[in-house]
Amino acid sequence: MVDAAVHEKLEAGFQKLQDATDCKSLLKKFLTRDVFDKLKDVKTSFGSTLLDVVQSGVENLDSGVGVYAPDAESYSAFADLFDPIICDYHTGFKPGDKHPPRDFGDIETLGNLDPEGAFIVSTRVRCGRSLAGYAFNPCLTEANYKEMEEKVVASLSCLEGELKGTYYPLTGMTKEVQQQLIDDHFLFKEGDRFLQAANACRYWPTGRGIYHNVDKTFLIWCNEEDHLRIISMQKGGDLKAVYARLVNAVNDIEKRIPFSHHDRFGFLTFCPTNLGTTIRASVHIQLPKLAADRTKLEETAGKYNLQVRGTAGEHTEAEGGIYDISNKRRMGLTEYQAVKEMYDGLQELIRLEKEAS
Ligand code: ADP
Ligand code: CIR
Repeated sequence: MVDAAVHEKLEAGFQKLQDATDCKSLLKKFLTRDVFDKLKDVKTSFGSTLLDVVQSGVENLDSGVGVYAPDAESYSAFADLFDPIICDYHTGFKPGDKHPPRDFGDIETLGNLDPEGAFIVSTRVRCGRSLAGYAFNPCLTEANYKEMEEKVVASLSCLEGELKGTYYPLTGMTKEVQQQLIDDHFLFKEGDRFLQAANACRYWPTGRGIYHNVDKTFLIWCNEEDHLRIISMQKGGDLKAVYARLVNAVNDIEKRIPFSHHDRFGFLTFCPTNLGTTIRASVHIQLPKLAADRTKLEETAGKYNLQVRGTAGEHTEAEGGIYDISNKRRMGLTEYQAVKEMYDGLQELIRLEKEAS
């Protein structure tokens, strides 16, 4: 049974979304009265309700998406809401469609997007992974966080070669070191209001931390939005080198840690935008001509299924004309196709920028 207090909050939230005429979130778009009535009494075996799914988007009316899955079961239990959101975000992944098996493809077919170093500041490819047997953030206990961190640290201590590194827990890290890592684009930010409203930051900073090699070209985030974010990055536009490092790392880590994978959704993540391959391949790039008008840049990027973010990540502004441009879709295509989509689209954007000069 969903209790009366939750019902009341749900009704108020639904009304708030109705009243917010300038709210453009996918939550508002797809939470119709019919869907709401169908889902308002649903509860997963973890005790998660529709309120856990929608509360971030209700509190943050400027959300692009507005929903999170408190546990893996929620994707099925609240499918009437998640399915259309997933279909819209991942452009056409319909109910009944199945995410393809993992395929990193032929890395040799990729290259350097900007050999002359004229446009691209840095390149990054990340993926997310959830530890099998654990729910997502809102359902985790403090003991879960500690146990997960211990397991992750023990597994990562076996990595070798350029993946060899050190784990730095957030607990005990000085504010200066933390801020420097954030400013240098290596570490997740603190106090993300979208995650906070989703109940994803409880017991912070317990169980949270970052692993990285000496050069900070290979990094792993522990227990931020997802259990793990595996990241490869370096200065310049050599996407092939960055992706090759990520693939090598993921192949290695998967032998050591069992991850949650779903027959239909692929790799499972807290946010539906990250399901499937979970891959976001991005560049930090300066395109002064195309970016003279951000809306137009977004329109042009959109034609190639690319997404534009600010320099410090999602929901931030561009600093010094530097934009973060990445593949938008992560589901319904293979890892290779997601990266290739970004590679091809960026080549086009650079061509258009040169043409406009
Ligand atoms: P995520 O990539 O996990 O979806 P964000 O959009 O919040 O999350 O970005 C996380 C961090 O990664 C931010 O500090 C952002 O500036 C940094 N980042 C993303 N792409 C690049 C890139 N190509 N080069 C350098 N830093 C990047
Ligand atoms: C939003 O709806 O805007 C936020 N909840 C973020 C959505 C997607 N971003 C992400 O997963 N990093």
